[in-house]
Amino acid sequence: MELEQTFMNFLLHHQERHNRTYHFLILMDAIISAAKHIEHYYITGALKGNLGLAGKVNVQGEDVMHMDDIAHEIVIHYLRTTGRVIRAVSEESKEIISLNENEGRYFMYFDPLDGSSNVSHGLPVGFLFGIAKRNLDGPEDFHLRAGKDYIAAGMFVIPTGTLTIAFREAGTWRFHMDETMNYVKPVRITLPDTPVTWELSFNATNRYTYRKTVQDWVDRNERKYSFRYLGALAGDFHRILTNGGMFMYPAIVNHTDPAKNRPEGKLRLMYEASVVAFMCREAGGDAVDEHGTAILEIEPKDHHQRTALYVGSKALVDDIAGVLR
Ligand code: FDP
Repeated sequence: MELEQTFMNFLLHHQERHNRTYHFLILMDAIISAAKHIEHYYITGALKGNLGLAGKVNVQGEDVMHMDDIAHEIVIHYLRTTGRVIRAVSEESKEIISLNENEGRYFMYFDPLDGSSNVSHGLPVGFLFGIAKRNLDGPEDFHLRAGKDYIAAGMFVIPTGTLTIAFREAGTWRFHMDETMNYVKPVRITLPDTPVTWELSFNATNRYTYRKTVQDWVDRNERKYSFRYLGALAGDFHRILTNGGMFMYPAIVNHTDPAKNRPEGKLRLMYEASVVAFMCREAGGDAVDEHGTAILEIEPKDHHQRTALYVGSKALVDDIAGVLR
């Protein structure tokens, strides 16, 4: 029988090696409990009628809560129990959620169920999270942090039983859920250098809505790589991290219906773009916005701020950054 190292054991050694406290373990334990809970709800969701629209009645005759709201409630519950979180920013809450302003140590940014078009099919969605720490030595700079200030960022691809997490200057790691529902077997992820396996991932329907230089870049490059698109950032980025290539969600500026343009991009900076950019950097890749600016350098002005995103293998991101700047 082969027994694997658990995530918590891996993290314990990581903290000790870097002379760090155990507070972060308590936070990660809560995040993992939340992810398992969401995973359970999601797997049984179709059966119980929880994947439908909010406001409906399920097979037991109960009011259905939208799966997004259930996932949000689960995460907030577990974060609150740690006593370690100052404030949380969630995709599912307009307001910032204050948890433990005085004694908390971390800021948490999360999207508890990203990839909404997959929900009614029970297909993969993501629980994405980024974590920043209270400034313990100097003036407090609060929750609006650039991705470069995160201490960790990660994602669960639900319901596949995978956790991928990056620690600042300590790499990107993938874990799989075992039969006892523990995340085990750390494997360090680095983006492959050779382009043989590289993929491009973007919503192809939108290609003629991109600005001309981006459309031309797509024309020049699309035949060189395989194309894959699931429609859930966590799942699409999971493939890019392993196979290399680039995921992109460019700004929409040439829509036939101008009301549907999204010049700022679609994805959210703090709990989508910065999270994948952080994992990508720790795996040897990079990420930029529509101006070719590094995603991790963007100082957010609003906690729900949007951005365009180009993330993946450094050579490809550098190449497209050349036409964006
Ligand atoms: P969704 O709107 O379906 O929740 O940020 C949200 C996100 O999904 C990402 O997960 C995904 O990559 C992208 O948007 C999909 O958008 P399109 O449906 O426009 O392709």
